[in-house]
Amino acid sequence: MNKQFFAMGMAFLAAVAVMAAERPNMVIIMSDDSGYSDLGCYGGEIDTPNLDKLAKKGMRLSNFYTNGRCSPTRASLLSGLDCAKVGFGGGVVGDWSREMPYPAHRARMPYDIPLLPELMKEAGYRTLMSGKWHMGGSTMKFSEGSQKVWKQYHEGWELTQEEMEQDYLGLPMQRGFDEYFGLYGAQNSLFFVPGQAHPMMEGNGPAKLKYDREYNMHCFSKRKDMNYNVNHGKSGKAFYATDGVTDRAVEMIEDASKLQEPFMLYVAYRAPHKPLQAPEELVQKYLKKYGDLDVIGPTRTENLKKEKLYPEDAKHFKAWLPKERDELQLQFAIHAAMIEKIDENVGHLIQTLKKTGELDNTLVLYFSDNGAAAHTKGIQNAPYNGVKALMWEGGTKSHFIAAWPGKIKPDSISHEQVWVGDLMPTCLELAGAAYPKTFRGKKTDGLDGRSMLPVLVGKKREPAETLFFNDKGQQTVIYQGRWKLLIEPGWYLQTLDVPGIAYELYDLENDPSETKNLADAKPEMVQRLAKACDKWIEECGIVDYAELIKLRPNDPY
Ligand SMILES: [Ca+2]
Repeated sequence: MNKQFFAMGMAFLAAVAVMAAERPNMVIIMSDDSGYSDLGCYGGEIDTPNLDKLAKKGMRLSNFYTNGRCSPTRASLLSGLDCAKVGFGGGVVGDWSREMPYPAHRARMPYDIPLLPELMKEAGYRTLMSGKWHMGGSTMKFSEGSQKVWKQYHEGWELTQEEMEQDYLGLPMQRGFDEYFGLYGAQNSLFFVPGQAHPMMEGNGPAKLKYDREYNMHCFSKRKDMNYNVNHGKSGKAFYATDGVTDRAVEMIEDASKLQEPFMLYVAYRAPHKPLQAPEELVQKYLKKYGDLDVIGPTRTENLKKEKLYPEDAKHFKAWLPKERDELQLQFAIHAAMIEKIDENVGHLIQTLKKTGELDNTLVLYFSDNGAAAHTKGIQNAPYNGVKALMWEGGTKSHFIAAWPGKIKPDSISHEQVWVGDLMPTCLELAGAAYPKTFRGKKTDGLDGRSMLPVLVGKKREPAETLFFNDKGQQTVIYQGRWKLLIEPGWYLQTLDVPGIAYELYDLENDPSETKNLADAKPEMVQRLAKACDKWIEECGIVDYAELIKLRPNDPY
């Protein structure tokens, strides 16, 4: 080898080594259906000392947006794209797979669109996940029983080998994760006792659970068709998913810390999503705390103002509470207990990072996949209106904490608008990885998300030109600067012709809680934004719910 080339080669290798040493680990922690103001550091009365500490060491965002529902948020998090472009346009409409003919609603990540773990793995990262996947996919090809069940639910539809193969390719291990532990689906108990059937998976097969802790189990569900309450009132050795998912994530960190390469860990808790389940002691603690439900929303709002996360002079939304409070008080208490358990486990994760010497070189992100759900009446989303699956701010906004020692300014706040799809380009930038022009033989279209690195280091970022969401092919929302237009917001299921279209236009700068609809006062702006929405809907191939349900007219839910 020529000497000069050798020297260049060595310099290149040295540069790569330095880069590899400097590239941070990334730990993305996401809860499920936690409200905007649930955390102590976001004005909440729930005890979250570990998350509050994380916030003190890092940055809080006041304007972080999800896609308002479990799967659509996860789709954008892992693809950096509008969720409809990867098959998650709108939430669950009855059975996922019945929208199979429509790619925007297929509810399974296309195999020829790159996902975050795939690109991070290619960039030399160890890729780890513990928790709820909820991105479609199945191991149906290995199970005649599952195929039989599928056929029962899809009478007259053909189940092809190709379909089952694609389903298998839709699972986390086939989409770039080196290790996976958790739940493929969404709805399930959190408590499991020895001998009881459970859905937890390790890689592509059933997981062997550790029932190594004692619990007094409190389970609350009104669903008569499920066995969610089977462990209610029981005491003894059990598996509790929030603890179990963390235990496995702790092992993953410990193993990864022994390796040369950096790691990306994605922890997705399935709490405080329904069914509500938590240790009895914590439920009792919050039942005592929630003697007066009327003070929760206003107190959280006042606290947010003190924390400078909400403007002092802005109006806020006041959620409606029913007269009958007993059941609501219990639901609030379990919700809070589930969040305190998450906080305790975030503490374990941080301790593990510290113990393994990784903390100083790790970016930790914490947020919820959407706002608190309808059973909370939206109190937990104070001061915002709306709940999960609705496109008002309470449904789509989440608290967001980012910590990275020496890089992110301690105890800082940013009011920049950041969207969940911005996380993938951020991770790629930190990993020194580019988004590919082609993937598995198909040309890619480029990312919709934009790196939030400038925001994290305290710089201004150009606002996104527009930001769209759509749910079930009907409720649509567009953000443009300070303006937000909602089209058909609310619990509409338009199965029939509905006269007229409902518009709501808000100036979020002056009215962050959407208290004054300006649609009638600004018809030209409404038309302009609505036209942009139509164009986007067409580009994404979003299909109206009224069309979707024609696929199975006997099951209109
Ligand atoms: Ca959720």
